[in-house]
Amino acid sequence: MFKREVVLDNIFKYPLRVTKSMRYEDYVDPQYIPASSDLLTELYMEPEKGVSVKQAAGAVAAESSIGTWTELTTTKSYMMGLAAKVFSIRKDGAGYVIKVAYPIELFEPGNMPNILSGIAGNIFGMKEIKKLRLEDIYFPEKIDRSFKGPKFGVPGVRKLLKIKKRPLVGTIVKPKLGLNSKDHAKVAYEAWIGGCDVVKDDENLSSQAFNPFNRRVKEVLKMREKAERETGERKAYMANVTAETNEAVKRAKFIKSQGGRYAMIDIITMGWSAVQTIRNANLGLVLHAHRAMHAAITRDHTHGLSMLSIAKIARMIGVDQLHIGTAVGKMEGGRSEVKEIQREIEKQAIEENYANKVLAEKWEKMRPVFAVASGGLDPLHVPALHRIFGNDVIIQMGGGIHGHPWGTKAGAKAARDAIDAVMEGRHLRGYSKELDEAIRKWG
Ligand code: RUB
Ligand code: CA
Repeated sequence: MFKREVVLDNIFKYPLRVTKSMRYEDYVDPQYIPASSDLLTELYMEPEKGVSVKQAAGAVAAESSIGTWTELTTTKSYMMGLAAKVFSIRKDGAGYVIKVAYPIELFEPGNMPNILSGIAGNIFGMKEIKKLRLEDIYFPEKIDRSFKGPKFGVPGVRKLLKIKKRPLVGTIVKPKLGLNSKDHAKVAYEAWIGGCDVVKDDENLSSQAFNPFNRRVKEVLKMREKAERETGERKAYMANVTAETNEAVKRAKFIKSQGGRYAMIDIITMGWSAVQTIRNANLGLVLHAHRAMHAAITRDHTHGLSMLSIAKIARMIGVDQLHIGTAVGKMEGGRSEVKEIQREIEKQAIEENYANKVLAEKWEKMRPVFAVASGGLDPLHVPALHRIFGNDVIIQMGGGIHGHPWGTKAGAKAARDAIDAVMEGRHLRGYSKELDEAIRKWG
């Protein structure tokens, strides 16, 4: 599957000789052809002033496997096969793109915190390195099989909501914080009968005194029943269970006990271990993943982790729906980046993309995650969103629905009409009076 690639031949003088006195440079091996069982990473890197690219790249492989800054007396010959190897270095802008291969034995299968402490741990803080960004991770089959992946994914969600083809449309109850439980439920109801399929809490609503979790879930699910009766459609409420892990699981179980179908989690603020706990609890709920705080890690394109690698980790653990950006809305994230992330979470096989620093990947039997486009959207964005994402996307509008001059129900109708219009190949203008009013406001 992997061909040998050496882009900067001139910097490689000798192949990797594994010895007890390995220096950082010794972890660079252009002759190495990764085994299909290796875990691979692709990173953007800028060495610190005065440090050679080989030394800096070797430091990444050493520190994340069996090496450290000095020669050790405890190194044994039997561990030499466990050295990570830099097998490709190419120039990229002000820095380099390097690829590292890790023998699979370095990792405990099914343990995402462990894997990340290795491939995305100390290496970000090393003095040899000025900038480092984990662009992508290739997970070998054995690692794939050690994680559950999505329980529902795109096909499961479509089946649950009985929506065969079109994009799903949803809303975030707004204002983000402040509504009491009864009013929260009322806003949800209006959104559903207007045409929304899914209604969600915002990322920073959990169980505040003005809107406690259990009361909110009861009220909203009551209104969901009513909306389903009145519209004849399946509706979903994505209640935000984000909290300390045990508490979050308790809240998710409460949702289930009340007839709910979904739990929403803030995957970054909760942490990967918590996401694994919730997924592994097998609660029978669709998991909607919000990525609040990701930009602290992903936004600098020369340092941190890419959103693509975060999305892959989320798929591996097994969320069913994931916010990936909009390309057109209020949040950062360009079109090609967002498309690449969607491909990565919705397809089974990914081809290497040199320009976007994306590795090849095979997802084996892992289900596709539903891409969620959310943040700064209104009905007028729908044609562009459909061109970018196609049908397998959940389009969420908060302000773009509750900011409609005639209120939430009309706003939801305008949003749904925009989707129906696009699916029918018709123009938005003139499709419905609610949509025309939205065009007057946001056009
Ligand atoms: C949506 C909103 C969400 C964003 C977060 O509200 O604020 O939290 O989805 O962004 P509105 P992302 O529709 O009024 O902008 O999805 O990029 O993580
Ligand atoms: Ca894989």
